[in-house]
Amino acid sequence: MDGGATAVARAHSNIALVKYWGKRDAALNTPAVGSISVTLDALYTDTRVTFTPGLVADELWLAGCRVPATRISHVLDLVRGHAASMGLSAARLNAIVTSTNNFPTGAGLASSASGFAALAVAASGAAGLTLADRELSILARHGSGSAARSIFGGFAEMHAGTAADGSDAYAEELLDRAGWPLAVVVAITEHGEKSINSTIGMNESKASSPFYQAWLDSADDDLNEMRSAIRDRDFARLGQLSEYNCLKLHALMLTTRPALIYWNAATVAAMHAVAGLRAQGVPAYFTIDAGPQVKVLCLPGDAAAVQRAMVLVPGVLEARISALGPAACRLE
Ligand code: 2P0
Repeated sequence: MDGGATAVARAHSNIALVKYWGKRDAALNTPAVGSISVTLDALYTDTRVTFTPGLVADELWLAGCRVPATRISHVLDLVRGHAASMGLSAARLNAIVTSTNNFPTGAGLASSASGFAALAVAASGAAGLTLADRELSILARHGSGSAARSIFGGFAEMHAGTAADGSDAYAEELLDRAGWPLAVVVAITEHGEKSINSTIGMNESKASSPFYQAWLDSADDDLNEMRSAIRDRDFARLGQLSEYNCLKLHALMLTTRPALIYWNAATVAAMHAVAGLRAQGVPAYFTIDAGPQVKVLCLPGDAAAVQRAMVLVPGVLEARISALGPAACRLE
């Protein structure tokens, strides 16, 4: 077959320092605000896509179990559309997709970010397409907004964009991981599926929180400040702004009706423990997504001390150290 019918890709998870919450256009899955993230070396998804003659529907296998393929079929349809315009045979074929995470799925560790980034790279590769990073980022965005950032390593910025067709809503690299090697300690406070899906939560925040407009209005200030903290390699500024933006997001979530309460007791205890580390002179700052896990930003030389402090927090089940990760890439 033209270009090869199979491809395997690896993409790493990411954690936003300035966060995405809310959609500009639900059908195109464009974000209402831009975001800035770091890609994580320790958490990744490997995905194999094989366009297969005679297959009646797309199949998705996650860690060996067959699961519904609706969300990935949307991304595969876009790949088939590109393939059709290039006269490639994948345009007419369904695909078998097998995917594994090296971390627990659905526990607030951004499996959709690494998952849809890996899918975008593997599916376009298997179809025989050669897409630029920007096009891969847009393709990944259609699967999950945060996935657009996982195409890139190091520090990435997602642009909200203004175009009606979503063509300017993509991520790009701000700085590679060698440019400022930071560490992230991921403190796990709960295994298992998170309670409220992000897409549903975002729509409820937009519909009901009196803070939603303030969230939109203040996003550019945070993005501008974060860009300059990264440019100046100012860790205290990056950390303080990450905590502030995270708490602003959770204020929005808490004032959504019904309330989106993603924290558990250990989440809050871990936040206090991070402040305790700072009081002892260790520069460390937390950030928390739509789940109960706490990610602690620190300098690589402090990562072991931060990990020790996190596992002592009542309710923290484990703490993993991650360096910043590389861009998504093809393995085969
Ligand atoms: C982020 N989150 O910037 C924010 C912070 C969670 C909190 O992006 O609806 O799974 O699939 O585009 O990407 C989680 O949302 O949402 C997310 P969809 P996604 O990382």
